[in-house]
Amino acid sequence: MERERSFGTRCVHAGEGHNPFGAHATPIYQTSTYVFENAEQAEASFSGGPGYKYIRSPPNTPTHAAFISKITSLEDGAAGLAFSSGMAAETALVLAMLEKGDHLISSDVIYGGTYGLFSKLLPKLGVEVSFVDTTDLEKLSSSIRKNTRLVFLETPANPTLAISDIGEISRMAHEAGALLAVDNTFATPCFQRPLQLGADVVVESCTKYIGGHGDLLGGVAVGSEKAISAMRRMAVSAGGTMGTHEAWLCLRGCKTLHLRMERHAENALHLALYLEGHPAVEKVNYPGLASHPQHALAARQMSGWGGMLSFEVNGGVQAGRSLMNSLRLCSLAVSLGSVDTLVEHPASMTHAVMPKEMREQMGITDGLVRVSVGIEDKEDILDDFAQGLERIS
Ligand code: LCS
Repeated sequence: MERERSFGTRCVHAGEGHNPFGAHATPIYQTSTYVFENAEQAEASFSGGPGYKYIRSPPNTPTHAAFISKITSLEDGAAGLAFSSGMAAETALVLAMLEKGDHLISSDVIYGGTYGLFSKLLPKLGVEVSFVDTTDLEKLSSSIRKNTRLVFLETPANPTLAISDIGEISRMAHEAGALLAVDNTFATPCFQRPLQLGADVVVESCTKYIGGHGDLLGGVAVGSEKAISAMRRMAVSAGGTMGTHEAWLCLRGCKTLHLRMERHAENALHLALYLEGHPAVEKVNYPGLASHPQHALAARQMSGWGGMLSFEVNGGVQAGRSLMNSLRLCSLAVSLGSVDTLVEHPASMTHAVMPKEMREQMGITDGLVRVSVGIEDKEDILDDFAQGLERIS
């Protein structure tokens, strides 16, 4: 049997080739509809047959098909769908998998937009939602109800980098007759393959590391043929299809994903160790530090620590603000996973939608600063934090 190609080779090659006119790069098929040869062919296509029909209907365009094929290979899935944003992928997931009377369990530490979707939209549709500390398997077990249909994990979690046990939780979810979905935005398939660990669906914001350059909005869902089939109809109806140019940019982004992720992780570990040893820093959250509460679990289920960290400086919110205002190389901005280093304040920016009491309980304190560590030379990133911390010490 032929050996499956390694991850880096799949980043470069999977899903590509067989282009018209011998084109080396996959072309951007800038078309919204397709011309049929005759009425019979059109009918066959619209009654579930193969072929391209209309840009909103998967497989959308050959550019989308190449990207979906590549990301499906990288996530070790069987099928995938491309969306206009990570939120569009999550919206299609919950609308497809849940109905009135069902119960969703979600990690309590999640991106603020996801919290907004689950806490505001789903109850309107008659879906019960519980936000649970999914790092605690006993708490999770006692939260499962008869009507639990979906467990949603974000691991590593935004912004505290909490890690949940995907393998163990997939067993618990399946035993209860529920599906497991994992948001793999922070780790990317380079460092974590939730489907291999037992998850049914992976969702991911491509706006982050997949695109990789802070210049696009996109999302994907990858899973078994059965799980993705269940979402396909909803993806068409909800209409949040990825744009063709974005699909092409994501296809290109994937080609260097393995290289970028290694450098993001190398720089992040370097910065985390520096911050942990700095007298002006109270606490650092990074899965690669021995002090991280789920360090051993992260070492088991991830093949790299990733490029995200968060930390608290002595002096709380005021000191954190002064630090962010004094950085010169690193930019103050939301989003993450870009080649450049971005710093933000979760309590007033990405997670402002969460009630303060809930935030505090989960460790998203007013003094917490989140860093998406870029791929610059690490000495320059360190120098910038050193001069910033000096000003507030
Ligand atoms: N999942 C995670 C873990 C995220 O961090 C985000 C966005 C999303 C899903 C949604 O993806 P989008 O629709 O934006 O493509 N996170 C952001 C953040 O931390 N800052 O700005 C956006």
